[in-house]
Amino acid sequence: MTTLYSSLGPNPRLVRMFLTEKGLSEGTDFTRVHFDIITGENRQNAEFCAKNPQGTLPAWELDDGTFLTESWPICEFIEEHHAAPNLFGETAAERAEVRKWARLFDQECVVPMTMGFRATGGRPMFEPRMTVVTESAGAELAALSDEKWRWFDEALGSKDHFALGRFTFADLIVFCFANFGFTVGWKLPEGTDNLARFIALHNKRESAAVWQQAE
Ligand SMILES: N[C@@H](CCC(=O)N[C@@H](CS)C(=O)NCC(=O)O)C(=O)O
Repeated sequence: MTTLYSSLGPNPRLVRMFLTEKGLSEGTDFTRVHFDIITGENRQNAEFCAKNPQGTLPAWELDDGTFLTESWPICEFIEEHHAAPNLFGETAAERAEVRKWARLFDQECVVPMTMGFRATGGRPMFEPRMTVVTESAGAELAALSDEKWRWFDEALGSKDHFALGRFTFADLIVFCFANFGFTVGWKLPEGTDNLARFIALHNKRESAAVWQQAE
């Protein structure tokens, strides 16, 4: 059976939410293998690291040995095999719209937010396993990310979705990284009431339950 290699954290939970949105279930459609990333189990497992030299989660392994990493491409791969409900757009123009919002968010918020976290609150966990910037650079990155969250708040305005007027991957990625922030003590920046409403709304989705589960 197809295997999802998973752990704590926004990227595996993004894929798990995506699978739930697609109606795919653990045990029936795929098996889940959990790694404890706090202790670094993922980077100590030689078999896993041989297939995935970065050692990160999630990964998606098919019966034929195909081994995929990176949450976004994994989601696109799943969409290509399970078309409904559509989460990336039905047409080329729709897909460009969804990818535009997801890429903007990934670059403008996710990169500085995660680099900032690794250099500040996450430093004890990440410093032994990768190069992290200084504490002060980390604080600057966190501030930069917050500035961009405010930009996204304005862009969302009174809408419930970032793209296509319906729930898509673009909403999923924003939702997951906000929830990741909450799990590590981050708060939505001042003046982001649109995002607070957006998160409360999508928190009612069945797929959002992954954020309430202990791992
Ligand atoms: N760009 C990757 C990021 C993967 C990533 O950093 N995963 C985290 C969990 S959210 C991880 O494996 N952390 C533990 C580690 O780096 O050892 C993706 O989209 O999947």
